[in-house]
Amino acid sequence: MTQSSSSAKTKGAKPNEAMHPYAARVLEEIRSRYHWEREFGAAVEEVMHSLGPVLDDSPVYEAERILERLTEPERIICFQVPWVDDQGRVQINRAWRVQWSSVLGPYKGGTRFHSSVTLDGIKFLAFEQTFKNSLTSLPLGSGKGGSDFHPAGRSPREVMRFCQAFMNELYRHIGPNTDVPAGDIGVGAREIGYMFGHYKRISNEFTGVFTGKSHDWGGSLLRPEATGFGVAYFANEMLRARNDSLEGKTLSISGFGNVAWGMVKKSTELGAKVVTVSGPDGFVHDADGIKGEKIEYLLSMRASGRDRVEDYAEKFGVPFYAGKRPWSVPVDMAFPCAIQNELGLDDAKQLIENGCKAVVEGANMPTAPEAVPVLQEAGVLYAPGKAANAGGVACSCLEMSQNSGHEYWTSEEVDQKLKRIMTNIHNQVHETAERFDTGDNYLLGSNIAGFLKVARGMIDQGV
Ligand code: NDP
Ligand code: 2IT
Repeated sequence: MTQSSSSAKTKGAKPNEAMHPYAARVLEEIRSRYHWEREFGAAVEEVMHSLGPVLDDSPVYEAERILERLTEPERIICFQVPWVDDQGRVQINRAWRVQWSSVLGPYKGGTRFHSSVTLDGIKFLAFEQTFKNSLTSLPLGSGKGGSDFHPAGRSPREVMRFCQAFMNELYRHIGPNTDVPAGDIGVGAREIGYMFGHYKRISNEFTGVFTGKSHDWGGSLLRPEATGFGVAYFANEMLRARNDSLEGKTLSISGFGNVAWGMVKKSTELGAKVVTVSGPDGFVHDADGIKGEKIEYLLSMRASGRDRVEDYAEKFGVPFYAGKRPWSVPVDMAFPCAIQNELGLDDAKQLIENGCKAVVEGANMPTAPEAVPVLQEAGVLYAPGKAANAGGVACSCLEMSQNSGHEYWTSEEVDQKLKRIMTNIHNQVHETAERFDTGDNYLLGSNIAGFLKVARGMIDQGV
């Protein structure tokens, strides 16, 4: 596609400028049809804001009703999960698998177990996954699943019984060439093990139906680290494009889970200093930097299932701020790595005031929609999760390749491929942003680059 005069007209548009009329109409339909789904609505709105230049360029997308088709999932599976707790009581949870798009490959995306999970949240995550998976340039469709089951405080046997009950329904909807779930909040190697084991028992088939498996029985080396490593690689590429690097930078991060741990580990290796972690109870400020044994302590804190980071402050004798978020600490760059909407408008203003130069998302949509344009207009580089945290799903695809080829790769091989994929995603996003706007608009670059592959595929594959 060549850049037409109309796209040149939209070039440099402010993030909150008027939306293309076709995108605005589709957004309006979504908002009214699903008016109670606030997270899904916000995710669609953010993408619709970015697509003006390509819709100007190519009326075919409107003629083929691509936006209407892209904003509805291909299928939603909704089911109850009855199970028995340690006291012999019957418990019931609600669960979903949203199979959003199979245009680029089998449905692919994580599984979240958290009390806050609703269909709205899973739809927003599956929609976002569509653009993320497209950006990896790997053969991955998109999906997301989860349940309002909260693993914290549950015994290992209860977690196992829940995972098995969850699979009793889900197994019939997934498969290595159909839909390949993975982990997300509340779902790590232990839960994947229980789910995979039960799938195998029911289906009588040992197959690469999940990613994030233990390396002993089919998992890829480096998958646990991949999301956080990928975030660090992406941030380093952003800085490299501006003749800078992570070396010597001070960073704040939120969360203390899988993504936060990998991010701390790699960015420290690359010469940065991470000074915060956070949990639902508050945040820790470790001015000396989280390094060495402190990084591995994050893992045991997470595994304890205690839902708190105050333990870190007590163990290492550093300040803990109860009920607060880490965004008040002056840093060069901020990395939200916990959950959606955890960095609000006031946090963004505080970061700007403190001279923060970039916000790079490890979590999915952790920056509230109203905070994003404020950051961008203040000249803070903003990298959306769909680009910056794509290393997790990209490594999942490397796991699928190893499974289907019946082989294992070394961590060096996986790391090299991961680095290459993250560099490619960065360059694709940066170049697309430069073509349609200023090179700093990574949100626009991610949405357009992610959209184009899926939209072209939809046209190629017919109605
Ligand atoms: P984990 O369950 O390992 O960690 C999640 C972290 O967020 C925990 O520290 C958790 O604490 C904390 N948290 C949960 N709810 C809240 C809350 N309301 N306020 C503050 N902190 C909270 O999950 P991941 O690290 O895997 O996921 C983190 C983010 O990264 C999510 O947005 C996820 O979608 C995204 N992501 C994950 C990928 C992966 O491969 N795992 C890939 C790409 C993105 P606690 O459990 O104690 O509540
Ligand atoms: O949000 C995400 O990209 C994930 N939770 C990882 C998905 C995957 O299939 O590895």
